Amino acid sequence: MTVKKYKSSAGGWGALASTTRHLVKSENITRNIRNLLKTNQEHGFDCPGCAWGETEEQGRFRFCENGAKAVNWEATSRRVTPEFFAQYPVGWLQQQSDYFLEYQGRLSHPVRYNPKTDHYEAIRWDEAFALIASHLHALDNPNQAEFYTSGRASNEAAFLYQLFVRAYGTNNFPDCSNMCHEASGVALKQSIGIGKGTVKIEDFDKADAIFVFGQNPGTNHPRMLDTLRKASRRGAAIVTFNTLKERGLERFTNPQSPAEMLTGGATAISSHYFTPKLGGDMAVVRGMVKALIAMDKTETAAGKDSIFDHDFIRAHTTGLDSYLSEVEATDWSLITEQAGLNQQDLEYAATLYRHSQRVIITWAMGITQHKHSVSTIQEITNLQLLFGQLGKPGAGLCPVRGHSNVQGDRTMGIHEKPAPAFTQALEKRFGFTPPSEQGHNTVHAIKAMLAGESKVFIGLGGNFASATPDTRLTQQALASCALTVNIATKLNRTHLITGQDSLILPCLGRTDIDLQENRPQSVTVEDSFSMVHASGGVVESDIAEMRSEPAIIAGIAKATLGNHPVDWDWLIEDYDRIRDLIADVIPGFSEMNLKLKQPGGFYLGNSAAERIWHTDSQKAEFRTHPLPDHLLPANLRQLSDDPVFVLQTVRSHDQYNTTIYGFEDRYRGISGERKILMMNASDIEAIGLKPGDRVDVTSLSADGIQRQVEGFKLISYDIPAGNIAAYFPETNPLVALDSKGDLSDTPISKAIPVVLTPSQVDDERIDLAPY
Ligand SMILES: Nc1nc2c(c(=O)[nH]1)N[C@H]1C(S)=C(S)[C@@H](COP(=O)(O)OP(=O)(O)OC[C@H]3O[C@@H](n4cnc5c(=O)[nH]c(N)nc54)[C@H](O)[C@@H]3O)O[C@H]1N2
Ligand SMILES: Nc1nc2c(c(=O)[nH]1)N[C@H]1C(S)=C(S)[C@@H](COP(=O)(O)OP(=O)(O)OC[C@H]3O[C@@H](n4cnc5c(=O)[nH]c(N)nc54)[C@H](O)[C@@H]3O)O[C@H]1N2
Ligand SMILES: [Mo]
Repeated sequence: MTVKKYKSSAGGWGALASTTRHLVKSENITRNIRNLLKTNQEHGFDCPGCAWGETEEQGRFRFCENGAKAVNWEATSRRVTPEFFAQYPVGWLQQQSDYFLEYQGRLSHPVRYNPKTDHYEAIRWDEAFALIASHLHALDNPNQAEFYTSGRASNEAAFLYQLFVRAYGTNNFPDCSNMCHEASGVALKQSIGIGKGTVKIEDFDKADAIFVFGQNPGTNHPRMLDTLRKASRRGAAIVTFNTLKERGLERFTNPQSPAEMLTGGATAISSHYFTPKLGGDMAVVRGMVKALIAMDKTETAAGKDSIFDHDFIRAHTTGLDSYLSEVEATDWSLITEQAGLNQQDLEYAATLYRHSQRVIITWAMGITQHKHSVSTIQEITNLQLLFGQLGKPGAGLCPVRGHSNVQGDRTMGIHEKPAPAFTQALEKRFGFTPPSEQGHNTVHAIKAMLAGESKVFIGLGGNFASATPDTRLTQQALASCALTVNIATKLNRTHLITGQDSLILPCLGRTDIDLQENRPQSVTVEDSFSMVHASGGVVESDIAEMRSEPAIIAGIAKATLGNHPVDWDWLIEDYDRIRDLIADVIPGFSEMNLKLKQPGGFYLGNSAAERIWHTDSQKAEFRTHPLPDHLLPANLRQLSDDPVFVLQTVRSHDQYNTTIYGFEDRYRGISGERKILMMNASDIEAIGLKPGDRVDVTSLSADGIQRQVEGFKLISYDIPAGNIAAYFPETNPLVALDSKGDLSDTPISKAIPVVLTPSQVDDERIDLAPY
């Protein structure tokens, strides 16, 4: 492996070279280039890369390096056929890396696991559906089944899925959101009455300042960099808070800008870059507000106007006084200790904020995957409320979503705690009474399977065994099921953790043409900005056996429930029919089929952006929380006499969640290996080791279970002392099931307390082994 500082800007020729390399590596160069040109175009498919939105500029190719990788990965001509499964026993496949498994290509036929031979074998679709139905009928009650969703499922697939599952009788909807932006949803719903961001993509053109917390857009939302680049060029302040110096947030060359590419020019992205400690962002914002209160006092004492927007506060909010007293009562010493930044830094950040009329705050996993994520997001919201930054052009809150339709799946009712208004609308439209008791989220689902209470697992996409915490326990949980079913495009580790019965059902992806009754169907998705638009595939599938997600769900539903509560076969003949049902049930979707004809799709509306607050108080709420006593809880610190480090788990540049495209983390300059730990040079020295040495990593948890991963190589890196970083999913075995965010149950994967010991494992190709 190599570690070499990356000196160029993000994007630029590096990105173009990488895109081209990926195009050339797959076997369908011309087809893939043609596909790329159709990504996020009027008559193409929605990019499966991320949930960033589209501007209305015409005639531009809206793709990025990572979109290109995602498209290529899906549009490969390699196939995982019944012959493949006949060749390789599951036991052998389990020993292969994630990279190897997905690289084998697209799943082609439905297959069923045969425990006698340890091979998956072909099964007919009707037999597969009947098998699922017989398992579901055999359960004592519907709450013994778990129905997982990953955020690529279209609105149509998600709506059908939740309709089937609720008609069957449960709210058990573990969802990839539970590991992702759950805390944003919970926090914003309480504070402003809607669990979504309040800005539109156009607002970025009007903002005076954009504060970016805990996210790495250069890798994970490259199209956002283009938006930030434009904002930076017109002089907006871009103020970044990130534990790591991420190259994409420092400098960016737009690979789609001929001028920048030819001149070697680059745009500085962040005007200001702060590196707080892991989990320190609530203290950062608390410090900023404390500084702003002090400024306000000085100004008003001098007879000037208050710097806060008291008109907005009076008309629209509650809870200001208790929040202000909590801030006053928080000592600077605690703030600076947790933030890892000094008082001057925070005062400076406050000044930048204060001198901007219109401020957008964005955030992602660096904020949502902590114990105190909900309170951190509410602290961010409080800051915005003080200045009336909600419901004004160029300003607002922007949780940047991950999976391309994760927000839409929630809107369609993939939720373990459905709102009463939603279930009432379902009841009215379909004439059955949906279950009202709370179902399982991801952590609950794993626990229920472990306890033998849940016996059937169905996954609509995703990679449950690898993306969730506590890998070993999660694998045990899946293995103890009577039936596991995975609806998927590519082979992954979850498919190899078999229950007594297991099925893999191959589905069409975003890029594929979906024919029903010989007519191509389109589906819809919702982006981070509440815009809904259509997506239609462009690649003709060469394998007739693959089915669309809606068709597979309809097949399972019909086998299980017959024609209740709808005629499933009729419904999927024409997806307009599914959309008519969505329009009847879900607010904002009336006349959906008609509205989709508008270029760019339609806007769902956002109550908070209209200053209508669907909270208990009917106002936007200042929510008051104390800072955590310690970022590392005392009961965990005491578990070891060795130095305890705080580990965050991040994505490399060459992966999409658990999909590993390759071994190059370009902007971080790390190449050839994934089992690495990024660590401050002084910390490496302090534990008596040197860069290149390998360590075993053990996490500390209150339940007494030993969780360890072995053979990680130390890399000296620009990261705050005491903090370290590594890639997921290799480190997921370290996250204890009970280590989860307050109020959100999100696994704490950005602050894992760990100790390091020298490792006996020394294998340069270690990353190719399973974990
Ligand atoms: N190419 C590609 N695109 C993707 C994905 C992918 O895997 N690959 N995944 C998609 C999905 S599902 C999601 S949710 C998004 C994820 O997008 P991101 O949230 O950008 O993903 P992470 O890699 O988890 O990066 C977390 C970032 O937050 C920083 N950070 C971590 N902890 C803290 C903290 O406590 N404070 C601060 N201030 N910073 C912190 C890290 O240094 C890192 O830069 O991306 C989506 N897009
Ligand atoms: N430690 C740690 N763990 C994390 C995170 C972290 O930052 N750190 N991030 C979390 C986050 S933000 C998320 S969103 C989750 C992601 O969790 P998941 O969504 O469960 O995982 P993915 O890796 O995105 O799923 C990849 C699989 O999806 C299938 N797939 C791809 N496209 C399609 C499709 O169109 N249809 C169907 N049916 N299947 C498809 C393929 O078989 C592929 O193998 O992981 C979480 N886990
Ligand atoms: Mo995510």
